[in-house]
Amino acid sequence: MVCTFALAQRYGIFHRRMKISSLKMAMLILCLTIMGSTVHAETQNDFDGDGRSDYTGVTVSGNDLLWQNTGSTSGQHEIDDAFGISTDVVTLADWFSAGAPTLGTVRTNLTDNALVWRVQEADQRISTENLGKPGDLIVSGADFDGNGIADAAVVRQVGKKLRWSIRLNMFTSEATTKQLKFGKVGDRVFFFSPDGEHDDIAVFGLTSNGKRAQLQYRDGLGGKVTKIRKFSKKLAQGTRPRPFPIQSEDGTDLIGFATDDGIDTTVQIFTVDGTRTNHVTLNGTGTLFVGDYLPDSAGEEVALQTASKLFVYSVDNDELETPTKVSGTPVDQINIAQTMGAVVPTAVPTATATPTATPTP
Ligand SMILES: [Ca+2]
Ligand SMILES: [Ca+2]
Ligand SMILES: [Ca+2]
Repeated sequence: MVCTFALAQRYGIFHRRMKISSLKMAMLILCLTIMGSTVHAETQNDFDGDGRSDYTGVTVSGNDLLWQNTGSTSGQHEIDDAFGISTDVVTLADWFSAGAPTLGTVRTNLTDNALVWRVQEADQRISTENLGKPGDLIVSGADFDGNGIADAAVVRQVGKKLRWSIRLNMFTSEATTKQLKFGKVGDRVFFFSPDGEHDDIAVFGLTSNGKRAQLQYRDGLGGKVTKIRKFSKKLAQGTRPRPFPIQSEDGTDLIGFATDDGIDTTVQIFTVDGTRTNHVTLNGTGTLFVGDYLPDSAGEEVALQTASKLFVYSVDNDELETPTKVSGTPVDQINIAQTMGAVVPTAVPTATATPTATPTP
């Protein structure tokens, strides 16, 4: 796993969304909330609330993390904040309410053997909660109960299994803790929403006999486990790119994989049943992230910022745009990152990334 911003740019790093809402979606949520239902709202990283993702970049300045956000309507910097330190893991998400992204980080506190999740409230006050221990895999940006508010999770190897500790709606008065075992050593951890209503915990790896690739996801944390064995075995071997979710037009997620050969980055998109719908090769390597940046193409796009360019690939139209680069390292609302000094938002390990002796879940 990659541990600095420089490496993040050098290698493929991705991140995606959470659940924010367009004005329409906000209205819908309001209506449905009143009716007592919950909605898995979408449009990640939408600070200005126009229903399109904003470009957000983070840079390291001395020991500080500097955040810059370019509003999708104004095209101007609307956030210019220092929050967090260079060894924090970035966790941008809707921590307090649906459709309102909040700057956040996770800090490793070795003295107390704790991971401290820190978020910046609207009045600039900082709230903190502890979840996990140094060395755990941070899983940020999911919404497992589908209420539009971010849920936090950490994953740890226990024997040959993976143990998930989940804190639903961590920074609200409804915070709830759940623990469960799901997945095995060698699996890649992620989450996605197969039904568009809430995120499911998911693991991707080889079957126990090592013969096939296997996607497993568990509905509603404690619910039914679905196993899909139609993905290419290659994706589950070697450096094992971490799967990432991309929201499609109907609100359900597709599953992406990004790999690079040191020169080009290849993104492959699959349906949940393992059918490949898209693939694109982009010139260069860099930071991969996901959001709904292009209004003309339904659902989310996959973006790659290289040293020279920003590519935004429309899954829906199979088209490529190259808007102005994001200043700093682009971040989105999904972040799965190893702690212990890991700085970056997420990581899609790539063909050129050094495989670690101990596989990262
Ligand atoms: Ca926006
Ligand atoms: Ca939630
Ligand atoms: Ca779009």
